[in-house]
Amino acid sequence: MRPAEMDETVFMRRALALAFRSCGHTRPNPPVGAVVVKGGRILGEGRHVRCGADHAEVAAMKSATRRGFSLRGSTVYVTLEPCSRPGRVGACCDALAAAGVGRVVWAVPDPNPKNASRAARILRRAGIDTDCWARSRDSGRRACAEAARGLIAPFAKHVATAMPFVTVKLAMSLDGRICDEKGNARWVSSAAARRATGRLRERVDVIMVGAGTVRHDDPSLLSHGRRNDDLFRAVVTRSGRLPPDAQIFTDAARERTLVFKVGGEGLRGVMRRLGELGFMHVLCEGGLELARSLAAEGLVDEWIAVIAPKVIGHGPIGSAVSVEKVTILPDEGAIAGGFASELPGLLSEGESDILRNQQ
Ligand code: AOF
Ligand code: ZN
Repeated sequence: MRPAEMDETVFMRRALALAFRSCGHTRPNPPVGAVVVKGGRILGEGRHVRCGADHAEVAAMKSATRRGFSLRGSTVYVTLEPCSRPGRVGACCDALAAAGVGRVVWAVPDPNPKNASRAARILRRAGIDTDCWARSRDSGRRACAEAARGLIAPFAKHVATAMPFVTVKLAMSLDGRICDEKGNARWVSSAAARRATGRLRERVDVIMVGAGTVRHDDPSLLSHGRRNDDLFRAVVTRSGRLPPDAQIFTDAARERTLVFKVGGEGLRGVMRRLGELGFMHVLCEGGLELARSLAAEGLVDEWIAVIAPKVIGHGPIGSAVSVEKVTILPDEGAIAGGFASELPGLLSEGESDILRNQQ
């Protein structure tokens, strides 16, 4: 099948799904995914697993070679423009040219100034066809580019400003409560919603809370899934009063807990420091004061509102009234969902089986 005759977005969506798995684990590098295709068939696939490891294109080419396929004349789909200057690893443009691939397609240009918009020239000079979908007229390709931009939004912000991308998550009831009269915040959202936001923690670099949340809730701030091993926790405090026996200071991940005394530069100073340390994506999980201060300082890039279908009123959380049906009407001008912290709608996890199904 010639490329023009098939829906190539299938391959890019697979590459995006691979990249998504790397979100939160590659700092200060971008999460990137790639697949190698010939004759409409995926020969190999890969992703950038962590800083210092193979770039996605190289990982995908190695996987195809390992499975006994020749790369000659294949098409490589990669979520980000291939790098053209050697850094921690050799330049991917050189590796693609040396392998003799016929065509390279990427979803978005590299926001890193050292690589931006150089790949097309370099690859073409090596006789390789190229295509970037960032400005495609085709809506499916544009949707892929949009998703790719969302996945690297934290990297793009960090590489341009040295500041991390900040997501604020707030869970509240229909009557706008984030906790009950006793300050119980734990059970506002359902177990399913808490699992979903737990998975969110696997996609970011740092979970941030205010000292009040540590004093009051003693949260673990880890993902309850598998991928905790590089997640940091940060507490911001004005008073410096923090309970030394809190979970975040005593559990197995305590080495990865950072405390920031908020100084004259406010929270901006804290974020700047986190950016300097290489963190690209900070998820703020409470409390309300921290969210408000971040908003007031203009530091928030993305809001996630979890709206629990219940009315808490003035009683304890146990006597909240549950609601069967809620219509949520985003206010005018609203509100793009699924930006940096969610798997964009167009990527169903089901598609991750393409390779297996072909065998
Ligand atoms: C990645 N993974 O899959 C791709 C990247 O310092 P280096 O050699 O690891 O290069 C990092 C740069 O390479 C990064 O800023 C980005 O511009 C480009 N592409 N990086 O870490 C990948 N494709
Ligand atoms: Zn590269």
